[in-house]
Amino acid sequence: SGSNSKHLYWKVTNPTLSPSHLQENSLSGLPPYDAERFIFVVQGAVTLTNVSGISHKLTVDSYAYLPPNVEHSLKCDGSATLVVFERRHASLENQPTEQIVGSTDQQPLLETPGEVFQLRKLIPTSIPYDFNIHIMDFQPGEYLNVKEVHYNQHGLLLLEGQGIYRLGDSWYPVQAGDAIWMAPFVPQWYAALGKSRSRYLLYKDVNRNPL
Ligand code: UGY
Ligand code: MN
Repeated sequence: SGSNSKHLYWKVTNPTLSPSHLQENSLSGLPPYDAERFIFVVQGAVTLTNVSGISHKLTVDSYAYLPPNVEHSLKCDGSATLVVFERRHASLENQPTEQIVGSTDQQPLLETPGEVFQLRKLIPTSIPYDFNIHIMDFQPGEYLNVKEVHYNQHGLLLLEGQGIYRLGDSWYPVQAGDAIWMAPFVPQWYAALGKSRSRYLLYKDVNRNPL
């Protein structure tokens, strides 16, 4: 077998649903035209450099939002694992979005009326932004009080802990590393189990008419 073929059991260490790993000295390409990009560092570190030559080193728990058609590079010195969301930006006239760099622990806790989980949002909630990323924390035994049904879609990555996700009439045991896609109007509910905190990262389309 040639050097390009994958070794036996390769899939076990490179499962379909796991984020891919940036190898040493990797350099990212750019997203497609008009696509905005959000990255979140799960492991390792990357350096984000934009056209003005300004660099940010992003370590675990840091993130960046890049508006569409903004040239930038993401360079990896050691290895890194990133969560990447890209979508065609639904832009509004004269309301551009801006580059954002931050880290979860710098974001304030937000009110969650009727709920017990802790909530942080990583992107501004203002109208120019057409999606947000929520970080939600549950202590063991805590759960969503509302069984939600809404037009918004979700992409979810469980960062810590374990629990049960209910989607419609199906119940899924989930643990850190598991990913979920929730279509519009799928009834959804989570309960945290185990002995440690559950934390998940949640993509949610907002601020645009879904029709
Ligand atoms: O904001 C949300 O829609 C969030 N609470 N949904 C979820 O956790 N499944
Ligand atoms: Mn929801």
